[in-house]
Amino acid sequence: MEAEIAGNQLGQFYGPVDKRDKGTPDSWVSRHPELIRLTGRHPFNCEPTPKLLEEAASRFQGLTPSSLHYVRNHGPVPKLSWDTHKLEIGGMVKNPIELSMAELQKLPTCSIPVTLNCAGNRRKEQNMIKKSKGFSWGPCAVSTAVWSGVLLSDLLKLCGPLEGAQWVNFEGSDELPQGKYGTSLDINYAMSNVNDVLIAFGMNGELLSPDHGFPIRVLIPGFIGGRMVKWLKKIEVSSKESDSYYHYRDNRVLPPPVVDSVTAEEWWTKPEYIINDRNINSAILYPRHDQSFPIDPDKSINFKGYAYNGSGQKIIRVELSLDGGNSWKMANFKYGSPKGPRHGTKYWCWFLWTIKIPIKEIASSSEVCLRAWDCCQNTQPSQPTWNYLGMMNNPWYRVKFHQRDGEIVMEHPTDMLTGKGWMVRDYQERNKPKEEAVKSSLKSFTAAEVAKHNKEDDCWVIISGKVYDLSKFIKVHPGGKKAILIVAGQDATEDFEAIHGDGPKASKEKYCIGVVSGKANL
Ligand SMILES: Nc1nc2c(c(=O)[nH]1)N[C@H]1C(S)=C(S)[C@@H](COP(=O)(O)O)O[C@H]1N2
Ligand SMILES: [Mo]
Repeated sequence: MEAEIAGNQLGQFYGPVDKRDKGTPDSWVSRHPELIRLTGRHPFNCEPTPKLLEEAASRFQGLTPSSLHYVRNHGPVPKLSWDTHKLEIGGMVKNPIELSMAELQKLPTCSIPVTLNCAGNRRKEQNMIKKSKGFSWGPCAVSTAVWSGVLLSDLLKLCGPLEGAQWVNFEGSDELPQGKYGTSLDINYAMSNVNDVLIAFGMNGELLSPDHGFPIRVLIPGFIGGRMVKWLKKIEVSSKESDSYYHYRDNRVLPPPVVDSVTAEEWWTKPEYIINDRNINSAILYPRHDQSFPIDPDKSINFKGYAYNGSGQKIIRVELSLDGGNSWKMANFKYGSPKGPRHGTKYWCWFLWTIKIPIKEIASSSEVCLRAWDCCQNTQPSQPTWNYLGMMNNPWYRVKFHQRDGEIVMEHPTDMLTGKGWMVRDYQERNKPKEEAVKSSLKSFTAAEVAKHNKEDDCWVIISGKVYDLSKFIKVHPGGKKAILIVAGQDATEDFEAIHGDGPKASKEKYCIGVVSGKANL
């Protein structure tokens, strides 16, 4: 790792294609081997480890190397070419235009450090309360890079939006199960010269990497990542919002009465529940999960982490409590970019904080809680509110302390490297009896036996420790045969969980033929 960052500095990863990507539509994309893969082999969704994220931020003045930046792909990475890709801008404009990448690059450009995060950052904590529709992210679906490109306001001025235009609709080039990835931005927001909305072609001083949207993507500082369309193909100025499935059925915080796909149905199009600006959030990156420290009364531990906010709003306080919120210690923190805020007021980057806590205080406590405050005196809630898509999870970040053999051991709520954590433990304890009762009544197979059934007409997979015979189902799978063939004979738990709602989750049970012996994969 050290050698790779030193040689490659802030750039993307140019090494060999990872074994795990062979046989998938992304078998041509180079990816850093230490990224944590969250949805099996395909599509590619990953976050850096807390160690890589934190060490890179202190080494590179708040930035994350492109090779370690989290990635959220809904499907295959489209293979696009700089020389032939064109950006179309049309709809309600006086002069529709089509720009080659060379023409785009000739317009005035700017470079802005911006923190991106997925609205699903920290979703695993929600999933450990109750499974949401989304796959599990740990606390590192957040990264900071310098993005270069042309201001969208400049491009729109070239085209001249017509009277009555309300939305700027973006569309990507990726071919997804539910059509193209598209979403919308309010035109007044897009035209403002302090919002810094970019059509970006550069990341950390290079052209974009395939995973981050090569050759161009949308960048909306202070917004959730889901609004920043990658592999951008089309910009349409319109009086109507994008009709993309992904605009309506993703990146929303639905209220607590929505508990499944049936109750969600009437809520997707209600405008109140869309999310654009991200919310205030923070997490502890050091000490890490499972790290242990001798109980030495003269020493202290230097806690570190991030805090971020939406809309460019400043973070004004980061604080930690060792007594469940009765009293708070203030952390030192600084803005994640040495350049300071844009336009004097727009804090598009995260804040990085540190605080030394004496080990003797930790030894007499069972848990540390973290929260940040912003300039409107808004802060993070002490408890999570579960929502159906598991979005915008931002309660106090809690690390538990355990004493073992004269040492203090740290336990994070969820740890994506080991699959452990105190929320995982709680979840497994609650669900164990139910799962075990079902499994003990089923026939048992070894993983080697399952592996033999790896063809289209003889296709078994393992999901959460159970074996499913999909030989008939594969022909009618709504997501196509290929998606199943990639995992035939293998453990498909992550691949399945990542992209299926509760409908498929329940209906798959009619294909269950047994359990895998030995391993309980919750
Ligand atoms: N075309 C397209 N754009 C997309 C996506 C996608 O799957 N396709 N994912 C979105 C989501 S949900 C996020 S969080 C960000 C992630 O950007 P990154 O992969 O560069 O970190 O891209 C957004 N833009
Ligand atoms: Mo996202």
